[in-house]
Amino acid sequence: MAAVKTIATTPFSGQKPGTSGLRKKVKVFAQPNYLENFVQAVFDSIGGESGGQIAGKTLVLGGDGRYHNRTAIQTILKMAAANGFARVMVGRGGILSTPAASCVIRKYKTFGGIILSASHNPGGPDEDFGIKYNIPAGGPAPEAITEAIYARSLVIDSYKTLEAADVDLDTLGTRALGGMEVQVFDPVADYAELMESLFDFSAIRAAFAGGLRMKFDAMHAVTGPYATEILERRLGAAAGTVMNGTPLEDFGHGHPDPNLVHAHDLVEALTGKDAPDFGAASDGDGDRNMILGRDFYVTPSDSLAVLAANATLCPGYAKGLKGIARSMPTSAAPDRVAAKLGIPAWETPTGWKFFGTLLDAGKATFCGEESFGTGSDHVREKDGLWAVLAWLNVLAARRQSVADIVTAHWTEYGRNVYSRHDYEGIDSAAAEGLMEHLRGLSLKGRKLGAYTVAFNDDFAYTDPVDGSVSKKQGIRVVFEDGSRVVFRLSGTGTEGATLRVYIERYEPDASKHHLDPQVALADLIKIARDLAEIKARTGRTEPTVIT
Ligand code: VG1
Ligand code: CO
Repeated sequence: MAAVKTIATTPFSGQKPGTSGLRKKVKVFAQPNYLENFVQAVFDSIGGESGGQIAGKTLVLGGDGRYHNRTAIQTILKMAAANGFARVMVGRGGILSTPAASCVIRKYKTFGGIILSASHNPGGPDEDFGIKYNIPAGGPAPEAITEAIYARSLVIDSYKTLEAADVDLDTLGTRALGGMEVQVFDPVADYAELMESLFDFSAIRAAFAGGLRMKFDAMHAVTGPYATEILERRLGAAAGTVMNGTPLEDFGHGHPDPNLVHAHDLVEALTGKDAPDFGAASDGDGDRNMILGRDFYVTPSDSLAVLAANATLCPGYAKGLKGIARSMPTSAAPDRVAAKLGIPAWETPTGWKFFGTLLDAGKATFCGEESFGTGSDHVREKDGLWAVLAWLNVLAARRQSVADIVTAHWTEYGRNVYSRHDYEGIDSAAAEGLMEHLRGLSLKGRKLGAYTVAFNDDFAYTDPVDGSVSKKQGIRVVFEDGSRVVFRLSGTGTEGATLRVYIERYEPDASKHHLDPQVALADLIKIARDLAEIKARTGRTEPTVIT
């Protein structure tokens, strides 16, 4: 009989979850007791007094398949058994995309789940790993819970594990681990069924049969099996529609971030007059998406706006939307759609965890972030393939090109010209200093070039459902015409600091909608660089990534 052991440990500093869980280098996670401490801190926080809450409960477990995924899963399984869980549901091979995990947590009414992912960060022995706990509603733990986990991690002195052999993760079925049951399940089936309930699969199937051509770049990450099953098998897209579809531990040395820089294979495939009609990519853990037409890029903010404006074409949303939520740095394009539909538009801090209460309360149906995240109330995570299927549904119903649909949207609503500039790997102290400098500025009424500052602040958010307050969520400089520049430091990186600068201007004039955002926003980009003293403080004259 496998024996429960209590192992003495001492805390590590800095196990503080960022925007989306705890992310560190694999080498950090692989240190003795590092992962164990964090997992025990999670179990202690959600387990209540003496872990009593955990007894008899089911946990969902899986990850994006990156290096260290299987090792971490074995560790967590043994700890879950020792801590009293009745059952853990693990995706076969340890695979579970983030939205599929959220789907399964909700469908089987489990006591939440643990998702192993560093999302779009590279994978491999010298790269990144990550872990987060999602609550029974299916979404990322809210700040109150992540703070409790962090506080626990600072005082932890022991953890519980089971002395037992590793569990077979590759065969479907149920097996015992001590007194606990491990259920290895098909990670795709429940998710595919949910997608089929939301979108018009027969219309999409007819569109493919009628000649619609697409490419989907899984970037050697977790969405490969999901996309192959749904797009090629269930919807009849041509074989080879899914590129880079086999999940690899190091993502083929790639950077599984679906943007114009990292999804270059896809961008190339969608260029030229013989290119397919539609292109899409997803990230490491399957929650992000990039949408392309032939020779056409759709910004994530516009994608949310266009999908919201066309939502009723999708059977799952035929009755209309209750509201649209976007993160603060996301462009206001979705707000214009909400205004026209007469439904509320919500503005939250960055990170999907802030959408959970709005979705649970039925105040919002669609949500999105400028960082290639789109989703709805069908789960409590952003969902890459959901966005791709929503676009396919709209394309099948409207029978127009991606470019025509977006251009018509701009003509109707005006264009929120938008860009994000990232300065990656800058010195952390310099980054903090830059933010402090911006925080100290008082700009109201100041003229900067052709713009007059309406106000500047550090975004603070009061959750309209539970009243919780989150401060210091990004510096905004908003001009009288509604244009703005926003500055934030990334909370997902593992090396130095990343400064994100978000630039937006509203352009009502359709004759200017075709302009490259870098050109149309040039004066605001300069204002942002000057205000933040980027060159003097970071030594950088140009951003590392522009999206
Ligand atoms: C980034 C994005 C944010 C997103 C987060 C997690 O955070 O900006 O919008 O929610 O990543 O996405 P940050 O703090 O680096 O700006 V994922 O796909 O990495 O879980
Ligand atoms: Co992700």
